[in-house]
Amino acid sequence: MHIGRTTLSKFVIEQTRGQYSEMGALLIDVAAAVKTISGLVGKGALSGFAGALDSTNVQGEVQKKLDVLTNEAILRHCEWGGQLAGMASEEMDDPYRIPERYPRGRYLLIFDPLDGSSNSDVNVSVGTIFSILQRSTAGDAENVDYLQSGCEQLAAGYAIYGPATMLVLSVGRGTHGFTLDRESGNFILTHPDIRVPEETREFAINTSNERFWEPPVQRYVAECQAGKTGIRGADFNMRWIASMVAEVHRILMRGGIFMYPKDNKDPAKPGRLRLMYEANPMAMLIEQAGGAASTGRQRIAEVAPETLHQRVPVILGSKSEVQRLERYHEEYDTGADRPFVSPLFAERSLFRD
Ligand code: AFP
Repeated sequence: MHIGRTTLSKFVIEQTRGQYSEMGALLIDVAAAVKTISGLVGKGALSGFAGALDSTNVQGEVQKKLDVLTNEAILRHCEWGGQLAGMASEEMDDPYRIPERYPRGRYLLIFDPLDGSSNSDVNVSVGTIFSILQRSTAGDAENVDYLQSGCEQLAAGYAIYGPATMLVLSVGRGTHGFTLDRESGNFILTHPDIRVPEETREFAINTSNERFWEPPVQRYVAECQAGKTGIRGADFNMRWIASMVAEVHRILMRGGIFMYPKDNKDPAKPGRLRLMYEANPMAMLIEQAGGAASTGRQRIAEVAPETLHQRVPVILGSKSEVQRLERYHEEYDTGADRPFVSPLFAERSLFRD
């Protein structure tokens, strides 16, 4: 029984009272969409929505029925409230205009409706990721209005559809977790003020891409794998769920470092993850919880977006490990990590064998 416990609605109203009260109402609509998606995803094969469509999204990825359905759920739950100037999503090539019959506001909702959807058919945790930006005035958003860096976000969050459905969000005053109580239908504040441990001995990366990584990432992962026998002097554990929401949630709960770095597997793509609706919101949540989020060469929050669906390298989690990997990138870029070879002796050495 949760009498007296803090519900999401109470928390959001208190945190956004005044200037951002309309954003509070929007967050409550997002939470309603999450409940709908939780019900859909929770039915598994019984939903009748398993499997793929013959359509592809802007990324050229085959869309799953659930990708489209969850996208629709967020549009329907959020379009009518009068807080929005528009919405953008991984599943829509162009931003969504609010229908004429509804009032408009100044907020922009950008989201990945079902992150990790390739896991949905194998019953592994998936999630929804969202970011809220604003424009200076209420009214129909132009495409350029969405191209704001992560530090402009007013709010960010994710839902994780696991054994429990949780909603983790920040409005810029810490990162907080809520658990769905299916009896009452309320999200209950169960994880106030989440903090990411500064140190960790757990890393997450898809090691099948090792040959495509840049040397600083190869160096870092090799040191973790060397464990006690290497310079780190400690053994590391590895995890890879292939669902960013699940990885980030684990890191918020117990620390760790998540990497989807730049690789040369497809030189046209500077990484797999998308800046506006995956990297930016997760970076806000991690930083608000005392962690760090970087491309390896700069804060994710400071990346200036050029296109709505652009990709970015992502390294985030426990601050000391992210900072170490940033140092490795800097040493690589400046040549400081290469063994010193004296031009004087290496080429003309009498002793060269
Ligand atoms: P899907 O949404 O297509 O399943 O991709 C999930 C994701 O964007 C992110 O959630 C994972 O961390 C990452 O891709 C997994 O990528 P790999 O399949 O290359 O490991």
